[in-house]
Amino acid sequence: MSQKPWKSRPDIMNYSRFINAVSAARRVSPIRALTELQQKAPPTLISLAGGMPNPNMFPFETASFTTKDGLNITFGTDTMKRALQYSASAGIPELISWMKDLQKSLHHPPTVNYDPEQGQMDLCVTSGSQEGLSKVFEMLLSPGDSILLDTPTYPGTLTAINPLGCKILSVSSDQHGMIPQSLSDVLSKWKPEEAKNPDSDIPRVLYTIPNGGNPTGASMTADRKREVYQIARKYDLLIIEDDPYYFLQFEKPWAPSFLSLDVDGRVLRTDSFSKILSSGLRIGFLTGPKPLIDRIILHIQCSTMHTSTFTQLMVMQLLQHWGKNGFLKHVDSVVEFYSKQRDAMLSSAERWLKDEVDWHVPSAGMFFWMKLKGIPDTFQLISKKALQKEVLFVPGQAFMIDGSAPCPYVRAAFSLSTPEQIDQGLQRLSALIKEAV
Ligand code: 09M
Repeated sequence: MSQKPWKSRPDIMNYSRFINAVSAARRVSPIRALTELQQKAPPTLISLAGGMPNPNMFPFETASFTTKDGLNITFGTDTMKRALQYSASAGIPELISWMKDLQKSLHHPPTVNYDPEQGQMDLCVTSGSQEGLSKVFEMLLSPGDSILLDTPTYPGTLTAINPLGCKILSVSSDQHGMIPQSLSDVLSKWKPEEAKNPDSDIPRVLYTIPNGGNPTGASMTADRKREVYQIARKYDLLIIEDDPYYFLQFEKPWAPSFLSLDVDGRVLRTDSFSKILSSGLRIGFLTGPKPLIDRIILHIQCSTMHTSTFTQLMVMQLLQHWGKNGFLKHVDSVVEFYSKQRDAMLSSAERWLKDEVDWHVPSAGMFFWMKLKGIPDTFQLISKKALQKEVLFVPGQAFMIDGSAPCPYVRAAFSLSTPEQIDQGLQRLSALIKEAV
């Protein structure tokens, strides 16, 4: 619950309602503030203020990378010094600006021209979308609060939320993701007006993975997103749109995002370069209303300080070479690969698992969510027998709120194996199921 008294501001988001006491208490670190001042100062400034190390003492001199499309990216001595040095907590300015332009051109967020304090779109760089997500949960949730999410869901979300001591309210989903009627049903316990009462236990936060859901592979239709957004308006919910598979949508046009529908400034969106540029470089982005992004940046200041300057510059130079069109062309080639992988898994599933397994064909992402018929719980089967048969899946219970309840599903990823390995793997699963039932 927010520490600040509720102020009625009709039609304008009251962000203090969403920020918990810990986040509200965050202040700018005086050292970081000086550092950022220094970065904007003219070169004639003599600063004896900054506690930054002297980059001349760093052992690395230059670096050079070649890309698969034949580009040469070089860090000369000056860039290398910058790459090895501390940088701004929000991210390096040119990457922030490039990504803001990309978000504008892909999502046309209605909030772009809002007053900064009234929810103007802002963006910061995070070390993967996971950092953004965990910091968002830590900003919004307090013990006793409730969070709405559609299950099954990404275990990295559950493990970030669980220790915060809040209640997870499960919304039903199907092959098109979160079901708006189920969301309305869960919320029907409260009256929308209770959102104005700071003492009410009405939920304030909704989390969902809108495309290529992990583990379900489900993607929300535009109509469902509009319905969910309207419910969020009615109950004054913030929507956390965790969309690392946005760029892995197999069919165009890509679905409109929650960010693109966000007339109020109630969407916090996490994007990731993990599936399209590199997962190990740890580059993600958090986009949302400035008052909330500001809180997250304060948290970054006192935790990771910033995402690696080196990896940000490396990615930035690539994006500068490519431009937006080159970037989207690369995304197309990644999509082409994963959609062929999806087709390979589909045809092998049809070959080996037709009678034993139910699934929906994913239109985005990296996963099939398979229900093994006649097997009430896949945990034993996968953790013991599957290994003996030299095949591995994630047992469905890893994605459930109650991880101890039996679950007949497994998650099968088609990202990393060859079509031949996928075929063999599903053949082994078929044999496993036949032995078990
Ligand atoms: N499995 C993810 N998902 C995963 C996974 C992973 C090692 C990661 C959703 O790289 P980031 O921080 O941008 O991605 C985090 C993230 C956020 N949201 C829905 C995700 O699926 C990454 C890493 C080993 C296994 C992993 O299985 O599903």
